[in-house]
Amino acid sequence: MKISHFSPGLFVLLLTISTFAVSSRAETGYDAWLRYEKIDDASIQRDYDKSLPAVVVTLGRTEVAQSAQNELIRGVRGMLGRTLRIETALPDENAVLLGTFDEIKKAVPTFNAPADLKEDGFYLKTVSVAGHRVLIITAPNEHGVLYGTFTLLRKMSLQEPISMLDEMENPYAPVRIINQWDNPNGTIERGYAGRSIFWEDGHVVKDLKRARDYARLLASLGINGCSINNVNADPHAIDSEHVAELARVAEAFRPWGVKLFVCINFGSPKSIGGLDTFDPLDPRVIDFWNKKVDAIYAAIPDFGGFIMKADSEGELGPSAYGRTHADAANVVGRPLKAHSGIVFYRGFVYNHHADWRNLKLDRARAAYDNFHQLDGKFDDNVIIQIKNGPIDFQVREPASPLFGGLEKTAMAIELQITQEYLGQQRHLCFEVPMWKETLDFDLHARGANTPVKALVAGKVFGQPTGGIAGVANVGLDTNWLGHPLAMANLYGFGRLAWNPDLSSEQIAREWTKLTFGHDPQVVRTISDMQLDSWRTYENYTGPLGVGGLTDIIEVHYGPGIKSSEGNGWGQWHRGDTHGIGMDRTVATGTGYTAQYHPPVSDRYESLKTCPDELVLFFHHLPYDYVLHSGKTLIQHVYDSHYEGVEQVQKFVEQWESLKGKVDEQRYNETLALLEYQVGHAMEWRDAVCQWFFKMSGIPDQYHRVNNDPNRIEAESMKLDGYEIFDVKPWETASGGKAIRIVSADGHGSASFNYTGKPGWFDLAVQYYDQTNGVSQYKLFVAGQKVDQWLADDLLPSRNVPSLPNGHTSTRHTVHGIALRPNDEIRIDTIADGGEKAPIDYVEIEPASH
Ligand code: GCV
Repeated sequence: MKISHFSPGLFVLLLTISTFAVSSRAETGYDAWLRYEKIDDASIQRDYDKSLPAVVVTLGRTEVAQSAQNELIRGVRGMLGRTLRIETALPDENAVLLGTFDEIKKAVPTFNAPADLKEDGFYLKTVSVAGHRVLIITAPNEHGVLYGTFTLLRKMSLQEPISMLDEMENPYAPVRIINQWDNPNGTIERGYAGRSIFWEDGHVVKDLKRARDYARLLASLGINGCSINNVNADPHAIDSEHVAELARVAEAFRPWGVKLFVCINFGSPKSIGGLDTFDPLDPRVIDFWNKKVDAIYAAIPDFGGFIMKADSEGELGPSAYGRTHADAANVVGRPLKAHSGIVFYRGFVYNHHADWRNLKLDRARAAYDNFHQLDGKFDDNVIIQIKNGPIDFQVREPASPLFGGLEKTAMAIELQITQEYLGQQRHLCFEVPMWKETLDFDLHARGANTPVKALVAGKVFGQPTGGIAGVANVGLDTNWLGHPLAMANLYGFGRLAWNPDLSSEQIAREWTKLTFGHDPQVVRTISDMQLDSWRTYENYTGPLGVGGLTDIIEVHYGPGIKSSEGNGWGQWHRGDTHGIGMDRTVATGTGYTAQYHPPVSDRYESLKTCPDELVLFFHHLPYDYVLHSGKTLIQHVYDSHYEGVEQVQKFVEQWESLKGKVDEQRYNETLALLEYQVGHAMEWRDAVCQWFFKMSGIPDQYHRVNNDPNRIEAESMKLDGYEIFDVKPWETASGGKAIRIVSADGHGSASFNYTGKPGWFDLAVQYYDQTNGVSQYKLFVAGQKVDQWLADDLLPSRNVPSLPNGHTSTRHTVHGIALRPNDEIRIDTIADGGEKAPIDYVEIEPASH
C-alpha cells in the first residue's frame, strides 16, 4: 500500500510498537528484577543523559563500596549503553559520589547529612559543588550506600525522574533475613526449583557463583542476612570441617552486605561434641556452645548468628531436660552476643502427637502457650521467629496472637516465599496481598494502632531489634524459583521487609516493569493476574479459613481432605456429615480466641462479627449455616470452587493476550504452567466439591457438582489391558475410580463411542502423571490419530510419591477436533516403570478457539 500522506495515527502506532518492542533475546529469568534493560524511550534516555553524570567517585575502599560502584556501572551500561568513568576524587565536572556520611563530609565539607537516618538507611541528594552537579549517594554505613545505589538504579529501571534528587529512606526494621531450608546432601526441604545452590554431597559446593548472585539479588532489596541450611538441622553443619566451608559462603555473601546465618541442632553438644548431654544448664554444654561460637567467629568474623528449631516436629529441645525455651535460646545466644551475633528461636513449637479425639486440644494455641509465659526471660539478642499464622502457612489464617503476646521479647515474623501450601510454584500465587493482611492487622496489643508490622519491628513495646524473615528456598533452576512469575514473591518479600507500608499494587507493578518491561498492557495484565492469584488459589482450594484441605501428611500439594483428621498433626478441620470447622471459641471450644486482645478476641468469638473468610477457622458450623454474604456455607464452597477455576481459565486468556509482547521463552514457559494450573484447579474443585456433597448430602443449587454431562468416566469405557481401581483418597478421582494397565506387555486401550451432535470440540484427558515412569498416550478419533504425548512431568516439582492421586492428576487437552455421532474415541497407552498409564476420564467440551 502506498502511503501518500503523513498519518498521525500510524505514527503513534509505529512509535508505540518501537517503544514497546519485545527484545528478541530469549530470557531465562536468571537476572530477575535486575535486568537493566536498555531504555528505548528516547525522551527518557535524553533526560537521563542530561541528569546522570559521566563520572563515578567511590570514597569507600571496602568490598561493599566496590559492589555499589560496580553495580552502578553495570546498571547504567545496561540501561543507557554508557560506561561510567571511575575517578578517585571529585573531578572538575558533574559526578556521582558514593560514600558514607563521614567520607562525604570530608570530600564535600558543606554537605549536611540528615539527622534522622538510621542504620542501613540512605540519602540520595543532588548538590552543587564548585558549579558542578553532584549526585550524592550516602548513608551512615556502607550497606546503606549499597542500598541507595540499588534504589537509584531501580528508579531508572522504573523510568522515574532522577534530575534533582532529595530523598531519604530508612528500613522499617533492622532484621531483614532470608532462610533457606537446604540440606547438606543438596536437596531442599519444601524447595520446588531444583537442588541447592549451596550444598552437594554433604559439602558446600565448590562453585559459589550462584550464591554470590543470590546475595546480589537479596542486597538489591535491602536484605542483610541469609541462613543456608534447613531448620531441621544436620548437626554436622557446624562441625569443624564445615565451619571452614561455611567461611567460603560468608566470603561470597560479604561484598553484598549479606551476613551468613546457620541453623543449629540443639542436640549438637551430644551428637558432634562428644558429650553425654545437651542440657542447656550443664556447664559442659555451656562450654561447648562458647567454644563453638568462638571457633565460628574465628573463621567468619562477621557471622550473623544461629536459627534454632527445638522441641518441634521431632527436633531435639530443652524439654528433654525439663528446661525452658529461654534456657535453650540463651545458652547459644550468650556467646553470640559477645560477637554481636543473634539467635532466631522459632516459635513454631507444637505437639505433633496430639490426641485428635480431644476437642479441647488445639495446635493453634501452641506458640502462644509455649512462649507467652516466658516473656522477659530471653536475652536481648534472642529473637523469637513467629510464623504469620498460628498453624503453618495455610492459604488463610488469622495473624498469630503471639505477636501481641510478647512485650519484653524481640520478634520477627516468618513468611514463606516458597509456596509449600500454595501450589508449589506450579500454580500462580502472589503472596504479597496475603502478607499485607497480616502485617497490617491491628492486634490491639496496646490499644488501637498496633499492627503486626509495628509489633515485630519492636516499635510498640520498644524492642531494640526485630523484623522479618522469609523462607525462600530458591534452587538451581535457572530462574531461581521455577515459575517465571514466582519471583514476584521474593521481590515482594524484600520490598515489604524494607517498607511494609508499600501497597500490593505498587509492588506488583514495580516487579512487572522490572521483569517484563514497560508496555502498559503487559504491566496491567501481569499485575492484575498476580493481584488476583492468591484469592483465586484460595477459592479452588480451602474456603472460609478451614485450612488448605490439602494432603497434609506428605507433600502438601494436591487435595487430600481427610488427611488432616485422625492423626496427631493438629491441622484438624473436624469435617463430618454434620458440619465443619474448628470451634476455637472460649464459650464452647478450645479457648484460642482468648489469646487475642479485645476487641479482636470478641470479634472472632462471636459469629455475628467473625468475618466469613475466617469463620471455619474459629467456629464449627453446619453446612446450611448462612454466612454474612447471604449464602449458605455449602453453596459458598461450591460457588467459590467453580469461580476459582474460571479465574484460572481467565489467567490463560490474559496471558495469551501478551503473545508477542513478552519474550518467547518466558511466554511459553508461563503459558504451559497456567494451562497445567487450569487442569489441576479442576482436580481441586472436583475433589473438594465431591467431598462436601457426600458429607453434607446437600446438592449444588446450580447442579454442577457430580453432574458432568460432558464427562466420560474411564471406568465406563471399553477396556483392553486395563483394570478399574479405587483411587485413594477417593475424592481425587472423578467418581472415586480410575483405570490402570494390567496387561503383561504393558499396553492398554480404552475407548468409547461419541453420542452427541456433530461439531468442533476440545477433548480433555484427565490422567495421572507420576514420577516413577513415562507412560505414552495416543488419542484416536474415528481411527485417526489426533495427538500423542508422554506423561513425563514431575509432579509436583519433582518430589511427589508416585501414586495416582490429587498430586499427580493432570490434564491434556486437544483443541479443535471434529466429532460425528458414533465416532470411536480411543486412547492407546504404554505403561512405563511404576506408572501404569492411569486415566480418570475424558471430557468433551465445545471448542474454545
Ligand atoms: C522445615 C512445616 C513444613 C516442614 C517444615 C516446618 C517448619 O511443617 O512442612 O517441612 O520443616 O513447617 O517450619 O519447621
